[in-house]
Amino acid sequence: MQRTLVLIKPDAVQRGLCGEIIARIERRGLKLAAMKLVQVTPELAHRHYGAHVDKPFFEGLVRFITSSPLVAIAVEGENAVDVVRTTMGATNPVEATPGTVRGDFGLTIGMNLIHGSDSPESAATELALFFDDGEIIDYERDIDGWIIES
Ligand code: DAT
Ligand code: MG
Repeated sequence: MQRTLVLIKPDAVQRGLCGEIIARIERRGLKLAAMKLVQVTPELAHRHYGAHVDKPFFEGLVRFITSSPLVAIAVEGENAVDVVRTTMGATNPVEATPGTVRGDFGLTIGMNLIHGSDSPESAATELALFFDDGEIIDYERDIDGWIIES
């Protein structure tokens, strides 16, 4: 079982797409383990996107991610990291397959609606930036016997 960090980015919150995006995650069979609205500070943005600090788009990325609240979600499930990534679609919405979040709602790379951790290791680091241990809740869902083969 894996956990991954999903961010419903400021553009998606402003456009009223939170419910649509959360519904897609839930329908895939993934479980919500924590969720909150966050106004990201420049400091948190720098920590979260530290790997991109030398990229030409870094400044714009920080400005965007701090421009308005986002929804942070701890998502849990079998292969949660990869399943969230395929549900998101390619980074650039121009290349994202229709049926993915970015392929259905995105148009430009700078406003691509959703973040998902790219590995179990980065998921652990990123989850710790957005959630305290006590905020991620371990609970059972009766439906899981019909989603996950035992
Ligand atoms: P992803 O969000 O698919 O994991 P990433 O980690 O490579 O993609 O980049 C983080 C974010 O930075 C991405 O969601 C949007 C922005 N970004 C990436 N490449 C960009 C580019 N060439 N121009 C502008 N923004 C870019
Ligand atoms: Mg990434």
